[in-house]
Amino acid sequence: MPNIIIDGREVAAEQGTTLVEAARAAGIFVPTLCYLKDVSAVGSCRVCVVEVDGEPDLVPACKTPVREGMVVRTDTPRVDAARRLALDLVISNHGLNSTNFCFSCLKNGDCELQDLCRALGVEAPSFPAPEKNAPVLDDNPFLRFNARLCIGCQRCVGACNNQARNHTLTAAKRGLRTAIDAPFGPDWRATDCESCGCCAAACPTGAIVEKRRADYRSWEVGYVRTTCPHCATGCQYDLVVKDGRIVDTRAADGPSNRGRLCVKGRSGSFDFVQSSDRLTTPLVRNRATGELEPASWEAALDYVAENFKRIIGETGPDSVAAFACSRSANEDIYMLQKMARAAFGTNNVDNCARVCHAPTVAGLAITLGSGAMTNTIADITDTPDVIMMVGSNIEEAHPVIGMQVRAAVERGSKLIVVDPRDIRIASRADIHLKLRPGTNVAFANGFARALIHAGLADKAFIEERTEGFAAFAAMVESYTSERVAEICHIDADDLVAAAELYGRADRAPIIYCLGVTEHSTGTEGVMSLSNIAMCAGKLGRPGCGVNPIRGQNNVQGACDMGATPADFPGYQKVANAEVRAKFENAWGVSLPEAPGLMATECFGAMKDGRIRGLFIFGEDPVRTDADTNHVLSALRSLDFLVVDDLFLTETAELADVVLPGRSYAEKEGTFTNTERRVQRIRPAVEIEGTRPDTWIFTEIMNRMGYAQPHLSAAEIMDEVASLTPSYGGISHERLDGAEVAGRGLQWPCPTPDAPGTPIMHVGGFTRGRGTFSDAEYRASDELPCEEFPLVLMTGRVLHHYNACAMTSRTEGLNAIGDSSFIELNDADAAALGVADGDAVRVASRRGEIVTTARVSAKTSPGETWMPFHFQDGNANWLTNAALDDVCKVPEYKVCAVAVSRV
Ligand SMILES: Nc1nc2c(c(=O)[nH]1)N[C@H]1C(S)=C(S)[C@@H](COP(=O)(O)OP(=O)(O)OC[C@H]3O[C@@H](n4cnc5c(=O)[nH]c(N)nc54)[C@H](O)[C@@H]3O)O[C@H]1N2
Ligand SMILES: Nc1nc2c(c(=O)[nH]1)N[C@H]1C(S)=C(S)[C@@H](COP(=O)(O)OP(=O)(O)OC[C@H]3O[C@@H](n4cnc5c(=O)[nH]c(N)nc54)[C@H](O)[C@@H]3O)O[C@H]1N2
Ligand code: SF4
Ligand code: SF4
Ligand code: SF4
Ligand SMILES: [Mo]
Repeated sequence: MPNIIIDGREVAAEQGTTLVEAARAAGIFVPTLCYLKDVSAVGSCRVCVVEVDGEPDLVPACKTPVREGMVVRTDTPRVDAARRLALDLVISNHGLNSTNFCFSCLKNGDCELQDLCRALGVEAPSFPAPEKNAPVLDDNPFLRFNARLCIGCQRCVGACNNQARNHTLTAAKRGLRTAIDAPFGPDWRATDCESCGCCAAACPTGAIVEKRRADYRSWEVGYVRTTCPHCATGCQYDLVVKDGRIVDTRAADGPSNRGRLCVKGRSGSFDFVQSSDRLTTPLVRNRATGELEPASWEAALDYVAENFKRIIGETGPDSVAAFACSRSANEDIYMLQKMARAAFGTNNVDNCARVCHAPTVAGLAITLGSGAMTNTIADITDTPDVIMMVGSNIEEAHPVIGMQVRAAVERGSKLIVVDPRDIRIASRADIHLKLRPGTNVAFANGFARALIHAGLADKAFIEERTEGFAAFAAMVESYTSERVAEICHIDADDLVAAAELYGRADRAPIIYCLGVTEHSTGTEGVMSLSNIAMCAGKLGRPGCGVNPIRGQNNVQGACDMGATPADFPGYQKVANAEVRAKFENAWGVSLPEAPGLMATECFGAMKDGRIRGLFIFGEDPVRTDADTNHVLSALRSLDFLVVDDLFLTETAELADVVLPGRSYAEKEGTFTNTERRVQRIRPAVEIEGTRPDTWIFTEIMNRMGYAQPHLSAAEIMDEVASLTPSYGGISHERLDGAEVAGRGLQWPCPTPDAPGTPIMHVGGFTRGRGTFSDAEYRASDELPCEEFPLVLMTGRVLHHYNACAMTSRTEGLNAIGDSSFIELNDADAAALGVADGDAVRVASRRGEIVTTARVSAKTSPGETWMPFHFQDGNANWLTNAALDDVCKVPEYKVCAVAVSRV
């Protein structure tokens, strides 16, 4: 800590910091304009100049590092005059005239230039304004750039380069001036811009703004800190609220996003809340007309309880089931599974992890003892030596983690990408293994063999902390690089090189996602990755681990809260008598012992009459489950279907009763993100006619004869904590308090004074010794044949989310793209006579759809890919409901199709 003197005060400054940071840390005002901490420091505006003893000229505080013994003055007349002159030059160049007028600027009142002029007493420009006549670029649906207002500070460039790490917004010298090239003009679609808005958030003036700003002025709004409702990155932001409506978002410095947001969080996270399509009254199907008709809450809830009681009376509690909403809060999900278990009397309760990361929960529980991400987002992206990403399209599915992965690579981390497609990040990879879909286990076994043969197995770690290595090593012996190259369609040398790169690195996290799990061999795929990490001794320490990136905002929480057929909250087994007794005691009711049916098994059970009543809380299986015809016929076989959702989804259209629930922006609660971090959501608005989901479940429980008092979300979390060791120390009070300070708490957090656990399995695995799996490679359930010669994979694009119930309510996201397509390899397209943009028919054994061809080399010959978001040509008419043996995830990532020109 160098000691320096600022304005006569002794200040202990941190080594490596700049004068501006040292002054600010000491509470001394130094104005800045072009400087933005961690984002940009070009040192061009000179409003931060200070005097330093021994330096003849004033120095910019933002660019000057502290040195022991420095004597600094921030408030001399010379400093003041220089700052005022600098600011005068800036505003003279700000393009103010009769058409660019502060009053009409969207940033009026929230402009750093205005604030600084006031602080320094600069009232009007005194230099002649240079002529500026560049057109306003406003073709991007969310962002616009007015070059006339641009002061050349380059904070936007810093934001695009250092936060978004996208490098699409650049600065160039035009004569004496810095000109900004913003990608928001007529060709915006052709640019790589992700519309994340980080640049607009960084711009101190109205030059780059979010168009949303037209709806409010900063003095008219309030802010509500919350968690993004889309992916499990768990980004923190404020909802900006004006007159009972959300008008915008503002990024916060959350632990996982660190000031960033992606386009969905920034611009697609609130239109749906106040969309005119929201359900605002219960609907009950009129048995005579067959129509859904508005009903009172009393009538609808009575009808729900009556029918569930009737069905349970006729065929028993296990003839009903409930699906929980992983988009909703922990507190809601806890109450839903309590309703299923305590009021319905069944363990038939599940959540969308079943069609997603269930293999992670099962696979990692088998090998490590806990089915969750081992490390934290910051830990695996700050200083890794090598990142290995398997089946994770992180830039589109978890964009804010993607930005941090890009940052790691730019800082020098090596990158291995294992993905059948040329996803964008693959172009930055040192090694891209473009493997054939469905061959992860062969790849991983070959990778492990290569590690062992290169002498890179960590013998001490294996000896001390694991079991089953000998059998595993014997099993992988047949996975020679040549054999694996043939199975996976990759280069044998690349496989060995990847294993050596990973094995030699000290800090090397494995990041994986659905490209691994959504297979009939998903659980084996997950275990085979955990084999690699154990073999290399890369678990239980910083910068390593096996890191499944969970999908839905609160799917980690949905599993934690026990919305799964074999587990109570906290993965406590329903089959364990002691555990059951604890819950029976707490809930005052006897509980079923046998694990329930998994959601994907329920569809078959509906068809054969074993499941007759279903309560769906916030899921749209008609759009999202595999093999739509199968799902439709199952749901139509039901005696009674209830859907609690925000919208009349395709699934809700089939229901007997539809209940209007509340979104994340209308309720208290918590989400648990992918790194096990429990963070708060808070109500910002009220939508008339809706009810909190916990209220709905409580009403139904009482009507079914289980006495459940109405509890607040905070009280529900207290109940969770009292019954769930890993959440034992988590409460709303603590999350809202100064100690946690908005950083959330990562489970395991067993006691109210426990700090939470950023890195798991330090010193020992949850299950004691880690165990190697000896799963062999098995082919996918459905392989290409003469009739269906192409492999179809399915997945996601950046700007829409799952069934689009929420994202499709934001016009700007639809403008980026709102219809389905199929990625075809050039060679296949040529053979089929299909050109880019042509309409094509895609058929599988289960159905057919019409969509648009996108022809490129992104997929390999013989392989195709489709998003599943869109109603037109939804991929799930085609997908295969073949299930993984262990956890029954459907094989969304591989089925056989035929493509033809329409
Ligand atoms: N924009 C956006 N973000 C989302 C979502 C969304 O709908 N939209 N959904 C959220 C949810 S619920 C989830 S679960 C996550 C999912 O996030 P991801 O799993 O990252 O997304 P996907 O597009 O399903 O698939 C990931 C990758 O798997 C690759 N892949 C396909 N088959 C194989 C294979 O056999 N082996 C390997 N190694 N790779 C394969 C695909 O080419 C693709 O690049 O995203 C979450 N985030
Ligand atoms: N072909 C193919 N299909 C897939 C996948 C794939 O990769 N390929 N991925 C699968 C995966 S990983 C997943 S996770 C599933 C997702 O499948 P779903 O869970 O069915 O998809 P979502 O669109 O997220 O649906 C969430 C629903 O919850 C409602 N909702 C949101 N918040 C709340 C709330 O607070 N309260 C209430 N009551 N309702 C709420 C929304 O309106 C929406 O209708 O899709 C799966 N389907
Ligand atoms: S919106 Fe994001 S990607 Fe596009 S220019 Fe701005 S910072 Fe860069
Ligand atoms: S657009 Fe804004 S942030 Fe970018 S250089 Fe101009 S004034 Fe600075
Ligand atoms: S990365 Fe995920 S959590 Fe973060 S803003 Fe985007 S959608 Fe929301
Ligand atoms: Mo998911």
